[in-house]
Amino acid sequence: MRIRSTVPLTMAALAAAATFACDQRPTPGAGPSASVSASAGAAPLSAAAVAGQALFETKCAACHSVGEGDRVGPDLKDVGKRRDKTWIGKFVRDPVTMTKEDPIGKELLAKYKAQMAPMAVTDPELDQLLAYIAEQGASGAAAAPAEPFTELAGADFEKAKGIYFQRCSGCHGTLRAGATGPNIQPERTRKLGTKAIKNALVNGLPGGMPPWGKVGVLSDEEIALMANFIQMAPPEPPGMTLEQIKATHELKVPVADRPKKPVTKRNWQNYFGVILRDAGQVAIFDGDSKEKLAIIPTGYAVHILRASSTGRYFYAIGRDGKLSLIDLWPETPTLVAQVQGCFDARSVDGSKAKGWEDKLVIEGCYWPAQYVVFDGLTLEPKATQNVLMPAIDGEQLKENRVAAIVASHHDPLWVVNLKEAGYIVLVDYSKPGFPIVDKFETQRFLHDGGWDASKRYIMMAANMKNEMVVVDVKERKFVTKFETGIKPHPGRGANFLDPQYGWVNATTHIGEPKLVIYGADPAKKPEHAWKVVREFKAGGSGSLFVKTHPKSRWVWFDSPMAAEAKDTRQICVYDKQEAKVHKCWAALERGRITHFEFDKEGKEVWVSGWDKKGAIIVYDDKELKEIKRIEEDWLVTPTGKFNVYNTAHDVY
Ligand code: DHE
Repeated sequence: MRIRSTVPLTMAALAAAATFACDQRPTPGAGPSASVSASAGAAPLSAAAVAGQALFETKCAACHSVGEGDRVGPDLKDVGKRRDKTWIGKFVRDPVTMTKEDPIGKELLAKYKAQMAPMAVTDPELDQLLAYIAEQGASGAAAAPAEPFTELAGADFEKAKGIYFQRCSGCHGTLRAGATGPNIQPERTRKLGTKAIKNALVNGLPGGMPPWGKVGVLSDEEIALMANFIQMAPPEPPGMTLEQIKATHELKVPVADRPKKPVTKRNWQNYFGVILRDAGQVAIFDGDSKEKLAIIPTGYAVHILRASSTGRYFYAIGRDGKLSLIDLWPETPTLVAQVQGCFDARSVDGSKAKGWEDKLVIEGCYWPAQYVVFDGLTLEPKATQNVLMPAIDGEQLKENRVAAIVASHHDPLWVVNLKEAGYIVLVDYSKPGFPIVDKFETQRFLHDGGWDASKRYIMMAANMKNEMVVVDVKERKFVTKFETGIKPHPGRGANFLDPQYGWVNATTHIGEPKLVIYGADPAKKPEHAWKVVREFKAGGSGSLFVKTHPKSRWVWFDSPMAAEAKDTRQICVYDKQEAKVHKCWAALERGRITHFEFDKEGKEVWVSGWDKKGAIIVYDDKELKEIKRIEEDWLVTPTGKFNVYNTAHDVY
């Protein structure tokens, strides 16, 4: 007996970036009872259709069915009769242009209200897909009974909750209302059905959802747990008061016991802090000699480091909300204080205005909805500020995460992104209680970004809205927002002088392989400011970071979350002078390439090989030649790297 369809044909984008990424329509009638089409006894599929079925299941089934009705996108039954193959090929490979320029494409976008992400398919693969759709559609195969979901309890529930926190909540939100990834609350996930959810968890989705099963991060058993867990109501974690935060504070080395001047003779301003994500550690390297100087236990899944204003200290923020202070002046870099300000966090920065150097630190929480301010030398907690508020469109929120935080170099201000609400706010740390003193309505789902070259304008990605937003921090006003592509993700961005457009900034995208350069020179080139001036289809989708240095000819960019394994391992460089993508190359045989950091002089670039047995690859920037590859057993999942000088001075 031939099984015609062993995996679901329904799924409305469980993922960080589903093929159709957001605002998905509910599936009429779809649900546990209508998710699988299997037809014992139906005519056997041709060889081409069998191959097409495998492709359909990994690339399309999350959003489309054949003959079972519309899902996130249209039912594809008879698509080969409605449209010709050339049109279909164009649409699946470049849906962004097609939904902008082609009349049918425009209609589809208007009807389904969700942008499809580009899909890399060859001509023979397209033939196979169409063969499968045609044969499956013609068979009129009956829907197979769905796999019902099971309410988890006890250890299973706790395990699933832990996995959700580690792997899913960052994109989908603690309460699963969606942000970088779509809403996956039970009202939606139960309509998708267990098998469809499993399919997305195993295979990922083209726009950025990682293939957790395929890459071995989640076992079959864990995938089964998660497929059930996300059909249950999300558990709501508790809040965290200032008193509770104070109870976690640990001053390991009092200020009086720390060196008064650098003890180390090394060039500490060229140290690199390297995150060893899954080990919960930070490795400190001497950027000159490339020696490892210390491995500091910083807590679970450190997300970023920031250097204090003088560069003497690193602040490390863990996904568990633990904040660590590392002193770089002793002979061996030393952990001097720790505290936990939240249950879930991604951002931290110090006070950088004149007179405030190294005095204060702010931690931004994903949960609970608050920011916390600490003493910069001891991490003694000083105040918390609740940021729960209605969104800019009036929606009442239960979750409002603090995303990127960037310290002003001119004023005693922190620029703080409130993700779900869509406000960029200014926190004045010279005022008692560290209040929000300005609030700009920008765009919902703010994520990451950084300064322009003059450090007057802040440019942040609202990645689920496909936009960058700009605030003038000097004049304290919202400037504009503009579309760049599917899910811009600049990291801190890349500032450089373009031969034609003056100062510009760059971003890549999670949802499509696209490098975008936009004007950022309102003083000298106002006509181009905050407009896309160049764009390149380059690299892979699933790109997270761009980076440059004032002395570099290149802008470096990665694509670690690409659906295709080969794309996750490549590095691309854009040539600022020639205004073109110079080249892309594979830098690893396993794992993923992510994140770039220059040394203090802007001559070398450090790149992470993100893997259980990871690597740091150091390139000579001028020649684009590898000069050192550090591969050690203790180099577990290296992700972000932060050069002391560049991070303290916001050089990017
Ligand atoms: Fe990050 C920056 C949130 C996934 C590595 N990440 C940031 C910032 C935020 C954020 C808000 C900006 C901090 C700032 O500037 O103050 N990141 C999130 C997520 O919510 C998301 C999408 C999912 C999650 O669960 O965390 C996510 N990030 C990742 C990764 O998968 C990466 C590659 C590895 C990891 O640790 O999980 C990753 N994020 C980084 C790095 C930076 C970062 C290296 C700092 C970039 C820089 O150059 O400053």
